[in-house]
Amino acid sequence: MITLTSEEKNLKNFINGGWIEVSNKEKVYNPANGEVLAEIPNSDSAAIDMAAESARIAQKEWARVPAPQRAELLYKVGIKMKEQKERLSQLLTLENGKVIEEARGEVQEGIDMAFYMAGEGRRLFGQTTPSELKDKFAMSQRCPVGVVGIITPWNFPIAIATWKSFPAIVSGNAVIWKPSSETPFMAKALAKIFEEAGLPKGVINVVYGSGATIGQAMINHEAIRVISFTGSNETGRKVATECGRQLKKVSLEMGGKNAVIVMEDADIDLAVEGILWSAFGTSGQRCTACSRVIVHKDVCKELENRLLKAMKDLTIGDGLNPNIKVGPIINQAGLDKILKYIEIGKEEGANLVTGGKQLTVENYENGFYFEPTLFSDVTIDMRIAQEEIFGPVVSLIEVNDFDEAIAANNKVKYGLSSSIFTQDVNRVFRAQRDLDTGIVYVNAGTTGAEIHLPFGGTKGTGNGHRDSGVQALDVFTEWKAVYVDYSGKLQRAQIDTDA
Ligand code: UN1
Repeated sequence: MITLTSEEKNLKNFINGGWIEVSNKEKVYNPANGEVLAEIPNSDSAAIDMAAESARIAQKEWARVPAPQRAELLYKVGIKMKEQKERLSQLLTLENGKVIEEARGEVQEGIDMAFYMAGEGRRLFGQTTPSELKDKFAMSQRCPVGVVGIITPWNFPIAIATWKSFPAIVSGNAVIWKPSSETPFMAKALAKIFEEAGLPKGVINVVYGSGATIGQAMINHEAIRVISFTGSNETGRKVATECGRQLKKVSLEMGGKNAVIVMEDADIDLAVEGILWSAFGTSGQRCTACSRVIVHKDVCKELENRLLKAMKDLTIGDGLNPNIKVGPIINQAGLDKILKYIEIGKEEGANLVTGGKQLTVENYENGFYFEPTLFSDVTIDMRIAQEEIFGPVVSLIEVNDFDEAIAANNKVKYGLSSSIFTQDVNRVFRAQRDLDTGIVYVNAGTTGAEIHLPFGGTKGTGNGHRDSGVQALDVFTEWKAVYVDYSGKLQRAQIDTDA
């Protein structure tokens, strides 16, 4: 167990470079033992008005700072994150529950993003292209959008914040950030790092509060021109509808129903390792988590047996204990949702092979633990094979051949991540072509995205945008086409082309 300092516990909004007290507060709990960790602001919409006004003013100056200098600041942020990596990781486990090794991995993901986006400050490439007219120059360039709003979830409270805020900041925007109320420490830590690195006041603002009040106020505020959201499909749809009404650009990442496909020629031990890591790591609370295993009939029973055996070795408990492999679920609502799906699975006729129950861990009786769970005899149309459960629950779906496996993978409303275990190179290339997800893995599980590639997906997972990678810049920039005529005469496009 780690002890929070009084400074770490002191959670305030960060607006215009100042830490602002809010009188209305709510409690934040440690998912490992149910204890209160601190109190966080439950802000009202006036905080967004204040943040938006400071961001609007700050952004004008920030956009004029040369991008390589903006990038240097991000580089400093990366260095500071690196120096503070261990403390950040412990705080992350404390508020989120994920095991410490994974917390370190998540913080590293943020550090990687800082250095990667710092590099973008010397690129931010546009294009030059020939003009159709003589003595005329044509180019396109990226411009900041202005003030952008980011709404981030509790499951990757620092990594996802960096995927969104770093590209926004390097490309000259100011940011208003509503972190999840479950995970306020990462938001405070990152804001503080920005402050220490010397980011001008108002370029990043953190406002704690509910989606209904703060999220809605961000969407409604006319100064905020982009909303980048990661969360549930249900909330994402509402965000998109509201943003659409106000002609506001919106980028959504709304989860997945990700599958590992295991063909009859697969290395079964490797497949079991991949499934174990991507299904039960982070207690299944990743957008990319494997929640379906689509397996060829010839190896289905063997895979089930080996998976079951491997699941017995999963240790469950407080993520700060380095011997623990599966930490708690985020809160009671998360547990209730998982329990609801266990009942649904049973009613639908799936076979509950193991797990399915809330778990009490000795000395952590008030923590939110759930047994790693395996269902077999699942068919693709069952709700447990269609809907996002966000917990350590896996469904085994048997198929007859490769084509059926691909079809089963694609027959869900989500499209984030997928994976195939096979030794056949022809199948590898057909699979990467035909799996209709934004991320495809070969001979690895469904998690493990790296920050310099685009993160996001098709269908119900998103709306065509991507987090991280160079593609994230598209969310936070507008394209400007610039024509410079140096002929000294009027040249009419499409008309004077023979002159
Ligand atoms: C998420 O679950 O929302 O690929 C993010 C992964 C991590 C990021 C997950 N790098 O699983």
